[in-house]
Amino acid sequence: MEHILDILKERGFIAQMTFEDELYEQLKSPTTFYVGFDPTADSLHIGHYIPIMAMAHMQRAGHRPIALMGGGTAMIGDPSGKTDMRKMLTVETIDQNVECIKKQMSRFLDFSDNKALIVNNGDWLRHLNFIDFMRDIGSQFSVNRMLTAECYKARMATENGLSFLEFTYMLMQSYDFLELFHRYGCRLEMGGNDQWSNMLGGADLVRKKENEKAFACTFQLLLTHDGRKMGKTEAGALWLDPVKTSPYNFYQYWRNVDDKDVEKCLALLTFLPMDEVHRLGALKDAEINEAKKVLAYEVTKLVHGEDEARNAAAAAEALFGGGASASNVPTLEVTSDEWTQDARISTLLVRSGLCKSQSDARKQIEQNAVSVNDVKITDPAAVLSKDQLGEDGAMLKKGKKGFCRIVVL
Ligand code: TYR
Repeated sequence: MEHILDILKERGFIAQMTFEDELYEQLKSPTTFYVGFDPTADSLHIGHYIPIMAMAHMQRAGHRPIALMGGGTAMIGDPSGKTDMRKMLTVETIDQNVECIKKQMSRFLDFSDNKALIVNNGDWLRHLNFIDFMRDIGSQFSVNRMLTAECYKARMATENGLSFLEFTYMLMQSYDFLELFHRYGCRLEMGGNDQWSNMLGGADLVRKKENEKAFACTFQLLLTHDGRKMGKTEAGALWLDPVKTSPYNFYQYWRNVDDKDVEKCLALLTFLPMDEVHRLGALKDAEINEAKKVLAYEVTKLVHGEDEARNAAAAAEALFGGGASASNVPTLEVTSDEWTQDARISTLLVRSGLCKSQSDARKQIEQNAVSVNDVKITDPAAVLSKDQLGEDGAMLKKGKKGFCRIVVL
C-alpha cells in the first residue's frame, strides 16, 4: 500500500514536517495523532476543511485521529498570524461553540469503537495552577527563541503589540501535546501551516520531557493560484454550517472557482482518485465546467450530504441550464407586512445576503449589476412592485453569480 505521507504529498496537503525520515518510519505502524480546533465561532469554516480531509485520509490509512476542541486555548486566543488581539470570548460562548463544532466533526470521521476521539483541552487547561505550570512547562521554553517565532511576527510589528496573555498561547498548545501523549500515546500533531511554531513547541516539549519521539506536520493553506485565501465570499466566510452558508451558496462557490484552481481543489477537497483528478483538471475551455460541477457536487456531498448536493446541483441547472424547477433556488420569504413597510430592492439585496449593506446594494444597482426577472434595475431607490411577482415570486440577481428568489407571503 502506498505510504500515507506519499498520498498526502501527492494530493498537495503537506507543507512542512519535522524529522521526515523518522516520521515515515513512525507512520508505517498505526499512530495516534491530533489536530486542534479553537471554538472561536459556532461553526467550522472551509479553512478547517483541509485538516479535516487530511485526518480522514489518515484514518483510512489506519491511524487514529484525535480532534481536539480548544475549550481552554480559546480562553487565551491564538495570536498566530493575527494583526490584532482577538476579542475575548466568555466561557459560555466557548462552551456553546464547542458543542456546535463537535456535532459537525462527527460527519467527517468515524468515531465508532474509539477509531477517532474528541477531547476538549478545557478539561486540563482550565484547572492549571499558575506556579506549578510555570515551573513545570514555562521553564522548558526560551523567550529568546519564542520571540523569533513566525507566529508572533505580525504582532511584533504592530503598535498595540502582543499581550502577555497571548504570548502564553504557545505554551498552552504545547502542553496539549504532552497531555495527549500521556493520555493516548499521541505522537504527532498536524495542522495548518500557520501553526508551525506552536506545533514545534509541542513536539519539542514531548521530546525534552519524555525523551520520546514526537512529530509535527503542517498542511498547505487553501489559497487561490494567485495567493489569495479561498473561501472568502461577499457574505463573509464559507461556513460548513448550512444555516450560515446555504448548501446552494456553498455549491455555487466551488462551481465558480477559477479554472486554474480546479485541479488543486479536487485533490484537496474530494476523495476522487488522483488519475481522475488529473483527467478532470486537464479539461479545457467549456469542458472545465464539467470538472467544476464534479468538484462542487463532491465537496457539497461530503459537507452537507448527498441530498443537499443533488438539490444544489438541480437548482444551479434550473438557473443556468434551463429546465428543472425553481423550487430549489435560495429563497427569501417576505411577509406582506414587511413588504408594505419596505419593498426597496436595495433592502431585499441585503436581506437575501446578496449585498453586505444598503450602501453596497445601492452601489451595485448604480453599477448596473442588479436585475429583477432579468430586467436591469437602474434606480437605487427602486421598489419591487406587485406585478413583478410571478407564481414563483421574483428572481433577484446580482452580477453573474448571485441569485435569490423573492416570495411575498
Ligand atoms: N491554535 C490552533 C488554531 O488556532 C488550534 C489549536 C488549539 C491547536 C490547541 C492545537 C491545540 O493543542 O487553529
